[in-house]
Order: sequence, then C-alpha cells, then structure tokens
Amino acid sequence: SNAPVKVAVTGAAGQICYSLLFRIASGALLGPTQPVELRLLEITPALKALEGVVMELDDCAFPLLSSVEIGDDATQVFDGVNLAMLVGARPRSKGMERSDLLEANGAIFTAQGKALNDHAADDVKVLVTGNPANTNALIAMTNAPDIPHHRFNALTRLDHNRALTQVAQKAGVPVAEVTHMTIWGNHSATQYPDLFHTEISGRNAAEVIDDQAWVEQDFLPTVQKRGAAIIEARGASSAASAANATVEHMRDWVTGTPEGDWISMAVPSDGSYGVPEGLISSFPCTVTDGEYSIVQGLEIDDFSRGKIDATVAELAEERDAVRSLGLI
Ligand code: NAX
Repeated sequence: SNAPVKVAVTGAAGQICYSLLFRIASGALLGPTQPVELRLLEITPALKALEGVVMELDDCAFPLLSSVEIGDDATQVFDGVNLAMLVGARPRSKGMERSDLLEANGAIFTAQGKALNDHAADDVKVLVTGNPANTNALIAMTNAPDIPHHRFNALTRLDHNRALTQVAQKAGVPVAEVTHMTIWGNHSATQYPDLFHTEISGRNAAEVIDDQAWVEQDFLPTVQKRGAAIIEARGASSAASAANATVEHMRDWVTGTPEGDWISMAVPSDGSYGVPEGLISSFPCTVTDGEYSIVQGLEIDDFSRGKIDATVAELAEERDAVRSLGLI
C-alpha cells in the first residue's frame, strides 16, 4: 500500500535533525515511492525554532512528504508511529557529573519509552541516536514492556562508516570494496572496531593491511576518537554524518542488508559472543524481512576478546548505574 509511514523524530530542532529530516522527506529512508508523515518532538522552548525548520521542509516541496506534525508532548507525537528515531538528548554540560547526565537522560528516555509503549503502532521500530545511545535505548526498552525488546536499537553505524573509510584509505581502495566491518560494544571511546573479519575486495583486511601497529596505534584510536576530532576541527559535533548513519541504520533495518555483507547495529544481546543478555551492544547483524539477526560463529582471538570484554564491561557499568537510579 502507499499509505504514508509515520516517522517520529525527536530533537527535531537540533543540528543532526537539520540534515536528517530533509533526508527522510526526500525518500532516502524508505525509497522513492513511499510517502512519509513526519512527527517531530521537541522541548517547549525549541518549538519556535522547529517551526522554522518545518517552513524549510515546506519550501522543499518534497513530493513524498504527506504531512508534518510538531509538538512537545510525546504521547501525541508518538501516536500511531511506525518508526521512531530518538535523536534528542541532554548533552553533558560543564561541571556535570556522569550520574547527573545519566539521570537527566533517564528522565527523557523513561518518558519516551512509556509514550511509545502506550501510543506507537504495533510494528514500531525504535532507533536511539542520542547519547549515551546504548544506555538510553536500554532505558526506553525497559520502560516499554509491551514492545518486543528486539525493536529497540542504538546507533553504531556512524562508527561503522568511519571505520570503513579509514580502512579504504589505508588500503588505497574505493570504500565500496570494504565489507564485513564490525563495531562491537558501546558507542563510546571503548568501542571495538574489528578489522579481523573485515574484507577488502573479498580478502581478509588484517592480512591485506598486515600492519598490527597501524591497527592498534592508528585505526582503533582514530575511529574511537573521531567524534572529538570533528568537534576540534568543526567547532561543533558531527551532524550530517550522524544523520546519514541514522538514515542508513533504519533503512537497512526496514529494507534489509545487502546479500553477502553485514552491518553494525547495537541490539539487545541474546548472550551471543559472551555479551550478557539484555545489554544493548553493537554486533555484526544482517536483516531480512524487517528482522535483524546477530551473525553467529565468528572466531574471536585473544586481542579481540580483550577489547570486546572492555567495552561490554562499560555497558554493564552504565546499566548498573541507571539501575541504581531506579531508571530501569
Ligand atoms: P543538538 O543539541 O543540536 O540537538 C538536540 C535537540 O534535542 C535539541 O534541539 C533539544 O532541544 C532536543 N531535546 C532535548 N530534550 C528533548 C526531549 N526530551 N524531547 C525532544 N527533544 C529534546 O544535538 P545534536 O548535535 O543534534 O545531537 C543529538 C544527540 O546525538 C546528542 O545526544 C549527541 O551526543 C548524539 N550523537 C550521537 C551519535 C551516534 O553516533 N550515536 C553521533 C552524533 C551525536 O554526537
């Protein structure tokens, strides 16, 4: 059917959404024949700025954009939504303790989880981009008991894409030649971009590159600290690339992954690869018919095991912290 798909986006007046909304409305998310209805959530003081963004959406005259609704009440904005992109979050301000940050975001993601639980469409898929993305997704998921857990994902696709390009540039090949990239764990500086299953033109990337010093001293820190490097260079955090990754994750979740490749998605662990069940951790995933599965059977050597364990330990600490705050 060509009924519009209802797409909710939060943080809609922020900088990521200034790219994201236009990509969705142009058809980059659901293809060139699928109309979309945008449902945009913001906090009250940002609604005026959001009205300006809606004026610009109007001024694009996108043929696929059937309507736009805005508001500051999640229960209304999320009513009947099929896809929800949770981008808005509370940034860490100067002097803010880590527990304050978790608590401020906890308030946002408990409320939004409940609103999705009570008002979203039965088929809703929820993708969290707002940081700390994995733990915010865990909070939303836990506060939405009627929505199956596997409908809650967090974004590590930006890290995945960053890693693809680093490998392509090192090997001197077009980025499309690089496949089977995996980001493991948390979307944070502890994430583990895994070169040992990556392929360059179908050959093992670690063998093609054959430079363990580059992997440890260049590749890993470059990908892990890329967000900070963008801030340093641009004076603002990654926005267009984060929007692109948000579109690509949700697009692949809806329409499927390419035959013979996989992508990185942070999904609730089923215990695969020793990641404790329930943590929202990044894994190699494929998608068929709108359902993802974690790629099984990859061999994990000691180097990778240590890196995966470290990032998963951080996720467990975040979970314990939000649990002790009563958020999950
Ligand atoms: P901005 O500060 O430009 O925009 C965030 C917007 O969210 C603001 O307009 C704010 O009013 C709104 N907001 C706050 N609380 C809200 C609520 N309860 N309901 C609805 N809207 C609310 O940040 P931006 O650069 O757009 O980044 C958004 C989030 O993405 C941040 O948490 C950021 O850390 C995170 N990122 C995540 C990435 C990832 O790969 N997972 C990478 C990029 C980015 O750093």
